[in-house]
Amino acid sequence: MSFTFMSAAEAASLIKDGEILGLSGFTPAGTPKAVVSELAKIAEEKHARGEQFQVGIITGASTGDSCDGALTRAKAISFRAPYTTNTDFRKAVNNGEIRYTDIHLSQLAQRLRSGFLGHVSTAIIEACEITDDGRIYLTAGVGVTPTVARLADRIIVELNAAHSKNLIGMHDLYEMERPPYRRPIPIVRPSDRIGLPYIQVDPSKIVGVVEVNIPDEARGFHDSDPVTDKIGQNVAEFLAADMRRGVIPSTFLPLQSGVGNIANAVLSALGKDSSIPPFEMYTEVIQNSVIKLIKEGRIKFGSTCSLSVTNDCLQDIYDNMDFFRHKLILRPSEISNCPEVVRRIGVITMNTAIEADIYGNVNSTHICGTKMMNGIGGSGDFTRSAYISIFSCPSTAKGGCISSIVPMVSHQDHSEHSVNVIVTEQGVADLRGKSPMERAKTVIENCAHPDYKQLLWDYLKISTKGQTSHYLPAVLGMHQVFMEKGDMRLTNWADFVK
Ligand code: 0RQ
Repeated sequence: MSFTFMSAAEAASLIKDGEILGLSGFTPAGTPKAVVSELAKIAEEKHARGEQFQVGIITGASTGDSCDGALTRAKAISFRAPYTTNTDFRKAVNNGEIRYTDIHLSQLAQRLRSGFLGHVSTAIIEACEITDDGRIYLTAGVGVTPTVARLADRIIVELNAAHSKNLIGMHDLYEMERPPYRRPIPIVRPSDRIGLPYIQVDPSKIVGVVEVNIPDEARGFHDSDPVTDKIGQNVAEFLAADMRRGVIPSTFLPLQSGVGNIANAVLSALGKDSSIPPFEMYTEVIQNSVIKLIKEGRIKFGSTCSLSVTNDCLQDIYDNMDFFRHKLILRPSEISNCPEVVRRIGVITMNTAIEADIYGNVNSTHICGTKMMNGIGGSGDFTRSAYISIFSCPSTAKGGCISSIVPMVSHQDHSEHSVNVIVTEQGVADLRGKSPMERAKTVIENCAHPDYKQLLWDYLKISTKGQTSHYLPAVLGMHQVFMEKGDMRLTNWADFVK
């Protein structure tokens, strides 16, 4: 092979202060690990010598600790986009140490092409294979890789033997055109192929190839618990009922599901509901539960941006690729999350809320209105264009001291216009076709925890009547009481009424 092979440390030493790096991957799946770890060490050494060294990081979604964690601890990140889940990164962002731009994931590639986020000078791409003529075969996550590979001045490839070459052929890589007069994205069913199974780059742009053998830094899952199981069951029963009354066709519709334990529980419950026929997924992340259901024949096909599965599950896929090859497709985030396709094929979307308000507005990103949790991820891409959009969350957090159902969300990511259904372990609030006051009654009655129902009814009593009733001096009263006294249950509306 005609490329220059080098160590991860040598590759990292090519990167200069102030660069913007474009990384492959989506969630820890497909994210480069070795070069970024070495970059963190270089940053620490330079800082110890009193030298300035920081880079901008742009990638598909979250990464592993070797990227966001190590680089944050080394104080090596100046700005970053989009979604992340790393605890150290979260702390640094909320301390004002890193400029973090939260973006709808489907829009990131377009914003990069348009130059809204500056110039990506170096792309670091994890691959399972490269060829002399510049074909790069990706691994378990795609994200914005086709775009950063094309825009970057130079490319470093991490050739990772931990990923099987059996993956070749599973990707469908397509980059959207620039406006105006773009042609439609020609996907009418989740399994449609529209692109190439590899990224074609000018081989002279590949300045270094780093051979590694490092597994993905996959996140594990908690065991399911009665709350997540009940949420899953509530979602499954709601969708089965919609199918029985013909709102959802008898063939069912493609599903999207977010990350985390609730998403796993919802899919498990859907898999167990025999009244729901085998279905397809048009989604951004595929977790272990989807792979299990594909094996059981409950899921017919999965279109995704990443295989965000545990390493034993990933190995199972690699070992049984003849079975999985025609049941999975890996796409760039601008296609896996493309609102045009989501609207066309009628996706039922299922995402997680931090809190929802009685009128159906949803906060997916901020704790008490100020502290960033993870980011909006793809939840907005899917929700706004959904056939039916569902948000779920436990009715309380922090041992019951926080109600997830509040008078007004402390930060808004998804508005009442886009949110169709709210689900907690208490029940289901179907908001479709309802006025704000009808929505408030349904959300309080069906979704709020019993500890908070009366408090929320009492809030409505002190509210000024209108299309959307509120008492403005108290809209965030429950949040304020939590911050002052540590328990929203101690809220007394009389303290707010002037
Ligand atoms: O904190 O771990 O310290 O106890 O938030 O909450 O219930 O474990 O649920 O892991 O699924 O995360 C919305 C953050 C939920 C996630 C969010 C605290 C709670 C806990 C985590 P602890 P859970 P999850 C897919 C598409 C973004 C939007 C989306 C997320 C921690 O699902 O990032 O769906 N979504 N994108 O205690 C204070 C509240 C709280 C609260 C929960 N009201 N107030 N703390 N917590 N509710 C992603 C991609 O696109 C890739």
